[in-house]
Amino acid sequence: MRCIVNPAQDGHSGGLEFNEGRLVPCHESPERAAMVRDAFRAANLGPEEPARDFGLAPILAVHDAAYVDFLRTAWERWTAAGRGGQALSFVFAAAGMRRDVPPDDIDGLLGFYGFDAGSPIVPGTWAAAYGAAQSALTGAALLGAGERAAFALVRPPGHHAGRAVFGGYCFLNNAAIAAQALRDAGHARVTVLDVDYHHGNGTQDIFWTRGDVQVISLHADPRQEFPYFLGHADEHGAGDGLGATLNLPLPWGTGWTVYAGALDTACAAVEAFGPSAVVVSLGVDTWEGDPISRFTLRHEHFRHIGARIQALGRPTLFVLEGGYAVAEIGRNVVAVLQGFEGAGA
Ligand code: Q9C
Ligand code: ZN
Repeated sequence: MRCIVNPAQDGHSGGLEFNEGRLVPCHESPERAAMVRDAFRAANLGPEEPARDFGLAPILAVHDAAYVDFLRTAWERWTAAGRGGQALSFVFAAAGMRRDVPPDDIDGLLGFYGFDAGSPIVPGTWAAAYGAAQSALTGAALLGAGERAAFALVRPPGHHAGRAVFGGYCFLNNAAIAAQALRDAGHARVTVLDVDYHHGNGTQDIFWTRGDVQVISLHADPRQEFPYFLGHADEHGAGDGLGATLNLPLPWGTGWTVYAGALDTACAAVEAFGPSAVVVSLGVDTWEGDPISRFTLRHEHFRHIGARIQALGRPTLFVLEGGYAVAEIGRNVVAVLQGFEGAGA
C-alpha cells in the first residue's frame, strides 16, 4: 500500500498545550510523523507518494467558509495584534452565551471557533493543516484510481475538527474531507470508521444529518474522557442521518477482549450499511503505554484491528489520527497496516 507524505505538515510545530494546570510541549508533534514514516519504510510496506494539491474546494465541501477563512488568517491576525509565541484561547462560548455573532477580536475568535486550550496555532499551522487535508485527498484519489488501500500519513490530525470548530489538536477534518471526496467521485455510500481512543466529535458533527456517510466511533466514554461533550451511545444522527451514526463508548481500562467485541459490532454495522469505500480514522492512542490515554491494547492487537478491517472487503483509506507514545507510534500504526495486508502471521 502507498503512504502519502507531505513535508508541509512539519510546520505545525513547537506549540504548548494547557495540560493538568500548566503549559507543556504539545503531545502532537512532527516527530510522530517521522516515526511512522520510518516504521513504514522499515516494514517495506510500499512506496511513498507526495501529496497532490486539490485546492480549497474539497475542504469547503465539509467546512464552513468563514471558519476556513479564520484558520487561514488566524496567525496574521494574531501578529497584527502585536502578539508572538502562539495563539491559544483563554475564553470559550459556553452554554447560555451567544453563538450567532462572531467577535471581531482575535482572542474572541479563537474561543468562538475553538473548543479547548490544547490546540495552539503557530505560524505553520494553516499550511500544515491544509497539507494534511491534501494528503487525505490524494489517498482518496488513489482509491479512485483503483488502489485497494492507501495510507495518508497526516498531521495535525483531524477527527476533532467539526464543520466550524477546531480542538483536540485538529484543525481540518482530513478523514471527513476524504470521505466527502469519495462521495463526490461516485461512491454512493461511504463509512468513516474511527478507532482512535477519543470520540471523533468533528466527524460526527460534519455528517450528523447525512444518510450517505456512516460514522462509527469506538472510543473512551465521554463521561470520563476528552472530548467530554459528545460521543455517547444514544447519539444516532438526525434527519436523513438518523441511524447513520454509531457510538461505542468504552470504559477506562478497556483491553483487547472488550475492544474486539466492540469492533465486531462496528464491523457488523458497516456490513449492514454496505459502503463502497471505508475511511479509517486510525489512532493508536488505544495502546497501553499512551501517555494521555487509558485503554490497555497491546502491540499485537493492532494487527488484529487491521485484519478485521480487511475482512470488510472494501477499498480502504487509512488516515492517521492520534497516538502520543512517540517511540511506539510507528510500530503500532504499521501493525494495523500489516494486519490489513495480511503480511506475516
Ligand atoms: N490531559 C487526538 O487524539 N487533550 N486528539 C488531552 C490530556 C486533548 C487528542 C489532555 C486530547 C486530544 C486526535
Ligand atoms: Zn485520540
